[in-house]
Amino acid sequence: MSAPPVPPSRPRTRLDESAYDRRRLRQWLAGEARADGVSRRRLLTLLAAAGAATVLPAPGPARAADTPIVKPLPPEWFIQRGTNAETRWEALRGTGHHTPNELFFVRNHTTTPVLDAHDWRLRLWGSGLRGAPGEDRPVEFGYDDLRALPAVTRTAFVECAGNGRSHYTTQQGETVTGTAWTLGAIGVARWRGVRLADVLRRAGLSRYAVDVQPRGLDAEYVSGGENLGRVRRPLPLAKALDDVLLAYEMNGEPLPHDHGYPVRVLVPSWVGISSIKWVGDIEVSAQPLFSPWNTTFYRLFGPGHPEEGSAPLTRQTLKSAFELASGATFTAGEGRELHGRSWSGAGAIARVDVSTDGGTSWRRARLHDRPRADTWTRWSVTWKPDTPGATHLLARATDTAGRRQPDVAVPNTQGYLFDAVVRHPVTVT
Ligand SMILES: Nc1nc2c(c(=O)[nH]1)N[C@H]1C(S)=C(S)[C@@H](COP(=O)(O)O)O[C@H]1N2
Ligand SMILES: [Mo]
Repeated sequence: MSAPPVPPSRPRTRLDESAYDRRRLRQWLAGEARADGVSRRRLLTLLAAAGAATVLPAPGPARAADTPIVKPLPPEWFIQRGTNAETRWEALRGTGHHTPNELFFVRNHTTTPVLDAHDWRLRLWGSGLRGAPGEDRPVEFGYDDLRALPAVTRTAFVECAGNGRSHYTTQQGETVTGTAWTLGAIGVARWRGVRLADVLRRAGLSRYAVDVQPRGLDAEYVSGGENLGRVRRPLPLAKALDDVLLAYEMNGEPLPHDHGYPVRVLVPSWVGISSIKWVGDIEVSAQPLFSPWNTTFYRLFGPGHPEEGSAPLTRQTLKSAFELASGATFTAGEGRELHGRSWSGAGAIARVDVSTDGGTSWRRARLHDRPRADTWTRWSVTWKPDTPGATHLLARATDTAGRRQPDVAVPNTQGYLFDAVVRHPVTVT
């Protein structure tokens, strides 16, 4: 492969990104962009009916019998939810900043494919690569080719857009579709791999490229009787060139099968669906791209949102969780340290306040990590309960972007981006 010239610089600010998404939606509605896997009529139907939750696709059926996940899922670490496994927060107590691979939550649309790195190829193709006009000019990389490129390591969370979804129902009485996660659809790992930007440049990125779309090698996803094809989601080029990795290591080990072996995309701070596992090809396009994962799914629909749905979701929201089981018990008169973690997709954590009396009074928590973007900050407070009975523990984070967890999250039909303070039930005996 010959060394490609440096591509033209692209807009990188967040304002540019949201303007870009709006422009892209307009282009698509005007029929100028290609929609891969969604008919334009179907999206228009969905947009028109976006207020009614019943017409939105139901989540895929849970697979019976044989588990779609390879690693062991001991019940003291995981809650199994269909094809997915949620990490129990009490299992994170004492695990350190990074989530051990064995404890990391799994979100699978279908089944973990067991792939062989020696046979694996990454194919880059599409109108956004240089080449003669109209010529499809695919470029391939093998596992060893990627490992031979400059490696980078970064700590980042992967968090499902639906993390905390069940609290729309339990705290706010809203009906939402999708996996009923509590707060355990997040993990933080130290990822090692190559910059997607380096691979795109080596593949011959053209100055006209606007979107890239990684696609997984797992099975095609069927939802509501419709085959939506392989899991894939477009990424604006500005983000793809910024901080996205093609990761082959997780916490110093080769990626486990369930987390994308041999190579996954890692998109820091964005919703988990962006971080495509088992990546097999990347379309590089000179036109905006669409897939069901940025049209039907991973937008906000419902009252309080634009009629055509929000722009495709990008950054994660702000959350906090206690490293405690729901319904944990405490003894009156005994002092205990309460531990938890807070994180944001918009920046580092600035402060965390905790209430041990259901939200009446608040105390500032002590932070145990130097707060950083793209990962969580651990914290603690001491608590000596004096009255037996049931109560709620609450934690409210503020981030460096000035966001603060509200009491109530603005609902959406698919229950994404829950950010309200969660009321954690405990009992004092
Ligand atoms: N190929 C592929 N990539 C995927 C998915 C999938 O089902 N198939 N699930 C996505 C979703 S919705 C999330 S939240 C994250 C979860 O990553 P994890 O299973 O490593 O925790 O992977 C994303 N990447
Ligand atoms: Mo997700």
